[in-house]
Amino acid sequence: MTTLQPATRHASLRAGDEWWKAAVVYQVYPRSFADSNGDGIGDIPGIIEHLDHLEDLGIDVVWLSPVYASPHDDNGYDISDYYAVDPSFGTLEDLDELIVGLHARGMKLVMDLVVNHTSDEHGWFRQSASSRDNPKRDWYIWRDPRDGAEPNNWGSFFSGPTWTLDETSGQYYLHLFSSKQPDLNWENPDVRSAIYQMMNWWLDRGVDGFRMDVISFISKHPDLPDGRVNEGASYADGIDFYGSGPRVHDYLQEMHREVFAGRDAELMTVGEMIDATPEKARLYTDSTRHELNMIFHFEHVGLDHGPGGKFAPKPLQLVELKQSFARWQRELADVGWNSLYWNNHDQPRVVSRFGNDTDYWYESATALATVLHLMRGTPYVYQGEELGMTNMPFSSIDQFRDIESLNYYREATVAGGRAQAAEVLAGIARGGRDNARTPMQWSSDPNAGFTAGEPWIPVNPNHADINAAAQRDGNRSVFAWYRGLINLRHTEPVVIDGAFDLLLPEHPQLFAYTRTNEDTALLVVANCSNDSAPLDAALVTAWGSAETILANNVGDRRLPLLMLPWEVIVLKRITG
Ligand code: TEU
Ligand code: CA
Repeated sequence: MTTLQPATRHASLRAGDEWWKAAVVYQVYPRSFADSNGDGIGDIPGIIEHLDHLEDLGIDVVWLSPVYASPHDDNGYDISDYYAVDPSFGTLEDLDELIVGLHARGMKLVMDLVVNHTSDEHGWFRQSASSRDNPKRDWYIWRDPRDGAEPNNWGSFFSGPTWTLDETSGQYYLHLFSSKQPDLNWENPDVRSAIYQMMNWWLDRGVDGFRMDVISFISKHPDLPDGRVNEGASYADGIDFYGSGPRVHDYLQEMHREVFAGRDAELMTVGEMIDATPEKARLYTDSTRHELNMIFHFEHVGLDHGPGGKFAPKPLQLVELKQSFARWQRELADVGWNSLYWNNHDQPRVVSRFGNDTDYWYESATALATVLHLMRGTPYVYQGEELGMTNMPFSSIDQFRDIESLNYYREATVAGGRAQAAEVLAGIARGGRDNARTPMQWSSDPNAGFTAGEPWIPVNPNHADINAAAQRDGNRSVFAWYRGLINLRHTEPVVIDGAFDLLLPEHPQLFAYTRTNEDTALLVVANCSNDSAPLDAALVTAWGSAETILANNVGDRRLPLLMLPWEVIVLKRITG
């Protein structure tokens, strides 16, 4: 069934602009969104019960993290049947009902496409692993041992090597992630056509596009050469040999021809690309190349990673952050398109990570939202971000569920004693993905209204204060602030097409920029610090008489000479 929905064409869109340039995407991590049947696990009927929340927020697209059949080794990013909905999330009919419900509200559904790898419980891998001469052997990446060990020195994102020995055949298979997530061999045209067939099947069911998981990894260097082993590491970072490899653009352009080109529905694609640079992103998102509409890069969410990586973070430098954003705004100004995000299911919560979730919770949540949402690109709101949900106060390794964190803890504490274990735990608590995966906080009821049963992961105790019900009215409501920002994107053309110019690039507290087109100029200035910040007098003079205060999170102030901690102001001037 294809219910072709005309994309909601917002007033901010210019004629000829693609609809997703004025869209805002909301990511649902189904396991933690809403549980309808009391088994403690979020599900599709639970999402359907909360469509009003999404519609009230004003979002245009839901990006749904995987709901396919899976053994959940990596919470669904290990798919065992692309054509089935995992029973823990519901049925195909539930998914059809979600599509209808979203479309009826003028919203679209983008599914998570995980095709760099499958689960080791997928029928394809079971056949491939059954014998060396099985017709599907070459659907995955098998290699003979090298000197009796792994074929190369790459390390997995989830600790250990990226190779696991299959005793039956005496060969190793490649898995960039867990040993239960074997990488598909995209060199094999049969693999590619099976994937395109599956994608077409979902689009024919009314899905409106895909978020493509680690899609830049699908073309590996044919020799799978050793990488450089960093000081103190057991394995090499092989990303130079599997990130944006030799045929990745061929594959994406072939995918476009085989799946998207012939369709008149208005679809959206976004690729997750850990290795992306602005130069690469221009190639992937240049509309004349027919690859992807946009990509997620990881530059800004790596700025607080210390030398030991994400679990040994260092303080963020605001100057580095805003100059990173400015570079991406500049590099994709004339070609391609940016995605804009702080959060997703892999990142700790931004109000705790880059803001101040204690003294300035509301101010920093709204300031960070504003500086992100008024840049040029498509913003992504991760479930709970619109409520100012914070990191979880983890206190024991038993509270964690994420394979990445659990494997890291086991590997990092094998040598040291209790003190070291406490330090490792603190690093995981700050940077771990489970911070994003605690249940959505709907109300102050038990389990935050997420489930009537035992939640699969602990609920954040601050749900008593931070929850959707408490933010229904406008007073210090992060939800209301996000709704206002989304409305600005839908109504102000300058937010879509205005040129971005960073101001005060070296200022250690202020994140300030303008957006200008032929008839409007916006000024966004945020004090991203816990201290007051004097405003540049020239800026106050230049903008003091701006027509409209579009937003101020501490009161109806124009440009004061002294910005309060985490104060953000948006001014608008008609210039044409
Ligand atoms: O993420 C890719 C990825 O590398 C992230 O897991 C993240 O960068 C990681 O924490 C390393 O620091 C995608 C999915 O978003 C993630 O949830 C999956 O675990 C992963 O791919 C494998 O499918
Ligand atoms: Ca459930």
